[in-house]
Amino acid sequence: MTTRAGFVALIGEPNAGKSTLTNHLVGAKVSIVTHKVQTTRARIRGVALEGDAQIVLVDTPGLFQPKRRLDRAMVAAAWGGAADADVIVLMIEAHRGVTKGVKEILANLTQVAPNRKVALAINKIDKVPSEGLLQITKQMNEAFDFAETFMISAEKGHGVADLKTWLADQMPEGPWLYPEDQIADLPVRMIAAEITREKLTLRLHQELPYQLTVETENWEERKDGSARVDQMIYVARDGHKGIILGKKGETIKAVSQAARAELEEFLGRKIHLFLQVKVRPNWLEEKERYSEMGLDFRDGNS
Ligand SMILES: Nc1nc2c(ncn2[C@@H]2O[C@H](COP(=O)(O)OP(=O)(O)O)[C@@H](O)[C@H]2O)c(=O)[nH]1
Ligand SMILES: [Mg+2]
Repeated sequence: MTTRAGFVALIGEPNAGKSTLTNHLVGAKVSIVTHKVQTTRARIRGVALEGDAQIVLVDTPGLFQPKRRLDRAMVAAAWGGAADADVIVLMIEAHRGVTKGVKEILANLTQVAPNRKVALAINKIDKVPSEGLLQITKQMNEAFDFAETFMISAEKGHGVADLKTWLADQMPEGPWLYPEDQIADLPVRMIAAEITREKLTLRLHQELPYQLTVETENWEERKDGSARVDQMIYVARDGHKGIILGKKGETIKAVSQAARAELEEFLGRKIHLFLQVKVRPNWLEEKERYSEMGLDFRDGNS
């Protein structure tokens, strides 16, 4: 049997649904999803199988006008993912149409990844009547030479199977890049930190999620098959610490329970999760924090 394998980069504005699609194609949750923008910080690789093809999905941070160091490092990671991929899928939101942000991405695309096959995925079609979709399709295809256009709902699954079949056909011939049972290429310590960050993001408001980062500091295997996991939540301000702890520590307790439950499900074993909060006013300028996130600190230079 000839096998195929390759990389597919998912790019688009924040909130387009890139992580939702990654998870749907993989068939398991490998990338965190929230309703807030800029949830995904690094390039997350999910592995999907379709017939004889292995499709390595590179879920990237959103593309937007970067202002701060973390923003710049995230946008650089996203474009880096696109430049390295065999195929690029640009995701846009059906109900938002061809936004200014989408136009800017199109302008960059030719430059960053010339001669690369790019497909368009118009996502969240569950939110709009179908007539509007033709207009967006036309407008987008006039602006860029897409290899194919797909109308999908990453959340509900509409159109995802067709997209997957097409992606599998585009993969170059070659041996698989990961063992058959591997679904993500991210160290488990980082997956654990991402899960906690998702639970925090879902509970907190406004800017706070941006201002925090989670690191797995210690992972201790126990004889009974369980593991003790110690994580540090870094925040930039004193006041933030109190918000994360919550009244009588109830916020962090709820976050810890939710994160532990998901981690246990993901790993299929018992986890003892211990969270701590530390104030580090300058963490957004610390090189080490970026490498823990899988980002390149230097990319954040303006
Ligand atoms: N209605 C609808 N919502 C979606 C769809 N796909 C994603 N979403 C939602 O859009 C938000 C952002 O999704 P996410 O995958 O994190 O976007 P990303 O920033 O591009 O990775 C989340 O609240 C998702 O549940 C879809 O097909 N339909
Ligand atoms: Mg995402």
